[in-house]
Amino acid sequence: MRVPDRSSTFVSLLNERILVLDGAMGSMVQTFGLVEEDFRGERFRDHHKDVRGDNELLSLTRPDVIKKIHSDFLAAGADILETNTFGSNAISQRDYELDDLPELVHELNLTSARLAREVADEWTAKTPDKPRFVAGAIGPTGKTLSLSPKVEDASFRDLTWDDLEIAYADQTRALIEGGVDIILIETIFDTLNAKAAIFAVQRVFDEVGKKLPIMISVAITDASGRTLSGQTVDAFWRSVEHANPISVGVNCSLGATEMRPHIEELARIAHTRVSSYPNAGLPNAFGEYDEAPEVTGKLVGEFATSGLVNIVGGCCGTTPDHIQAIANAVANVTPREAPSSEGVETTFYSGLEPLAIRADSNFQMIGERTNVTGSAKFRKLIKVGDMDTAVEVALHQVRGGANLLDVNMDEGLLDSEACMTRFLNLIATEPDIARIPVVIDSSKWSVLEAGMKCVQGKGVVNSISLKEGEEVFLDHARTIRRYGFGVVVMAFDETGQADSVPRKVEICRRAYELLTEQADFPPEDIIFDPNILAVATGIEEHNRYALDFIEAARTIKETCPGVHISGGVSNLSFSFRGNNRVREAIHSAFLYHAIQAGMDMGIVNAGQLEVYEDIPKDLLEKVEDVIFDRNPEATERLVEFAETVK
Ligand code: THG
Repeated sequence: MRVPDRSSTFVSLLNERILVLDGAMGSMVQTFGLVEEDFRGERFRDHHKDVRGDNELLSLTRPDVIKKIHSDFLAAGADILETNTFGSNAISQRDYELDDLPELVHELNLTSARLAREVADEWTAKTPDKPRFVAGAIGPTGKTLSLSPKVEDASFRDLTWDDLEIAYADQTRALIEGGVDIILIETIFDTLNAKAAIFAVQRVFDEVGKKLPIMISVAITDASGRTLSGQTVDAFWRSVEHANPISVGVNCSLGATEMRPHIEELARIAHTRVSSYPNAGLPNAFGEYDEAPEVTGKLVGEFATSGLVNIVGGCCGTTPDHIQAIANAVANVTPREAPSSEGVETTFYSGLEPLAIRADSNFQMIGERTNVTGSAKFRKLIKVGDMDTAVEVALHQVRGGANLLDVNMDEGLLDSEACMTRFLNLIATEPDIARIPVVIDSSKWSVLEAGMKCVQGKGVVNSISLKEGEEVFLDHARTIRRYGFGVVVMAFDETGQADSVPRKVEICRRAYELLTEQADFPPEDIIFDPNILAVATGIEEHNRYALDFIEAARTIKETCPGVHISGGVSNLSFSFRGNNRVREAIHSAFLYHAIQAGMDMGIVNAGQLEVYEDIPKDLLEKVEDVIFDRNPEATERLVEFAETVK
């Protein structure tokens, strides 16, 4: 895809120096003392609702004011102008009840982009050694996808992913048409909103065949150091990293001093540039920001001399004087160098908190009980709509040590898409559960996609396969990546399920090549599931199933560098249904060996795994005879023995 020249210049300049963003639009507008008539202009003179405060409208009604503000910030030394489009989206503009909203939103963005472009180009012509850039500003809207505005219903949302994604795509299209160099997704307080923006922006890039650098900036407005939607800064980064942004940073928030630890954290973990544009301190009793320019300049300057930042600027309350102080403070300071990602093969998932899976990490337990086919109790609760008790099943898995949570609503009589949405929305508001990443489990693509639209973290889709051929497989994989998820790939192809070691290995290898070479999927975000099938069923062909999984796991780990291996462990013991004592022994013994072969994740009944060393020796021997297919009588003997340990 084509990257416009100016955008490339911007990217290469970042290697040379710290670039400076402009300051606050809102507080600058206030200094003009505009009244309702200014906001309305001729065009909206008779509108039935007041529009004072709709700053974005000024691009149409008082373009002179917007251009003056842009020009003042460039005169102060800013390299990058932000378009006056923070709230120029259908969701935010709906509040003003303006007519022909889709057309108006397009016009607002197009006009604002052109205004900024015009001013930036004038200055570039004046100072060719200091080219000026335009970043198309995309704000969070006033609504949130991860939180419920109704105290009585935590699963309620007053906005859908689709509405927001469409609004963001419309905005992006017009910004690009207006000639912006950069897309800036900013003041993020709900990561799910930001993920919808990323999805929309990438969709529009595909549509127009053009790719601009994306800047991503989060707002930390709480002393706890979390986003409004509850994520830590590192969990936030893992949730948006798939956008491959040119920078990630923090803006707005509680001013530079309070922002520092978060900037430091991003500087430590992000393999991309870091940006910081704080408010002019904490708001005073009147909600105004009154930190002096020299103070802000000094604080932001220290971020630079400490090697933390690549892009700096100002947010609420910052004036051209602040920008000048900041620009002076960072001039001639070497920009931060991003830590190299070479040789780093850590997988990150996230809920409200991050989950790192390293080569030497412990086995990751994926809680299995929140599954309508895997738990009679959970199924009944979902069927009668007792969501509150269903949430307790999830909590129980987390308390039992689950590192991730598998959610499955595949049941013929349920509206699986609706159940998935409702349940995920509900657990998103339970901090004890939402802490860990979600695994969305379904054999239906529509259910998987409905699920991804509810999750602010980086979760896992379970699963896709080559069952319907390469095209569908790649299409789904690319979409999953765009939602910022990892993926479980089942060893299944056009001819069916792999039930031998060579078939398992061959299918996974083929999927690996397709994913890494044609879908740009990072190997560490791929989880292969070489099928755990039931053993000791009395059917001879099933005797090698456990052993085949273990052997396949070992080879797949070798031939597909970076991937993880998972499986549904409880499947293995289906023929001992009703005898949990024996089932647990089978699971533990199997895992003991499979983990040594490279299995590093598994769907299990968290809290119900026995310690291998604690399995009574007589039981263990019979179980391992079955797992390793050690003798033809293994099944019969274990069945017999099982009768005695019920
Ligand atoms: N691979 C992948 N995903 C999967 C599976 C897999 N998802 C579903 C399943 N298999 C893994 N989950 C379970 C969950 C529960 C059980 C088995 C697998 C189970 N449940 C008891 C039973 O059926 O006997 C239910 C008992 C009860 O009702 O309480 O065994 O392989 N990628």
